[in-house]
Amino acid sequence: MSSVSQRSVVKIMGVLNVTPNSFSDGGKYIDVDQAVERALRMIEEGADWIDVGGESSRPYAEPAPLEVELARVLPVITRLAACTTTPISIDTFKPEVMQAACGAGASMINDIYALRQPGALDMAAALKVPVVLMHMQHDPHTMQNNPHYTDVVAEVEAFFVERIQACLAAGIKHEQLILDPGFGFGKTAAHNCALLKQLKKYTSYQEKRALPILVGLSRKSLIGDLLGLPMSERLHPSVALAVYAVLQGARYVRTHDVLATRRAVDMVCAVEAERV
Ligand code: 8Y7
Repeated sequence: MSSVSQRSVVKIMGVLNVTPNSFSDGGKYIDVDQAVERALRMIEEGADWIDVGGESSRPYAEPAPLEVELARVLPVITRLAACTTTPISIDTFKPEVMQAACGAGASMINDIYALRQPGALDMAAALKVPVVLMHMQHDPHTMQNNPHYTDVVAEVEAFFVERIQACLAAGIKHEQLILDPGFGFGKTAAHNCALLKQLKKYTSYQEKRALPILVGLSRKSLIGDLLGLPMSERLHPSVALAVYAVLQGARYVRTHDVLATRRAVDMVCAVEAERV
């Protein structure tokens, strides 16, 4: 594969699900060898981070017990850390998994609960790694039961402010934090669109407070809601959504389709970087 000479400043996070019931990959990558192989392929395709998750967070998913989650993610992280320098993030909200994953070689926490589970703030402070604070209304089991906001953009912003304060109070450094509006997590299509169309609100906030924004839009239900496309046909709309977010200042993109997303994002960033 030819590589692009100038990789953009936008970081691409490749999704590695190690769950038998995962939302988008249908559990194809549960085997450790296969998971590592898939991760290495995403790295070749231009991933800057590999996001390893052992508990499905799709709507209505049943929680995985701690031991199950550890047994899924640790062998993959250990093997992957031994064969690549590309950083690994751990997609979890359990402090025990954060600790074990970072011990095995992970160096970022991606938490859909934004460190709201007991012990998570202290664990992230102790581990001193970057943390993605994602917004979610309710929890994966109940979030899509009639999500409601008076003003979704303002409420997500208030959530960010509250979580940043909680993190700082726990001793987490401002530079460790990355914010994520949590597309699809307790949101209708209208809520997702409002957040996406007004993403600049958070990325300009980012200029004031220097906090980068991560977006996860890859294959999400917004595409099904607006275009009626099934999971297997969401690649091109996902790339369009990633580009849309990047043009509004998003600095991290979480995706299942690294090559297409990398190329699209690099292309628009290259044009943006041209002095004309
Ligand atoms: C997101 C995420 C998922 C997201 C962050 C899926 C774990 C559902 N989505 N983490 N995780 N942001 N930070 O479609 O949007 O991949 S799971």
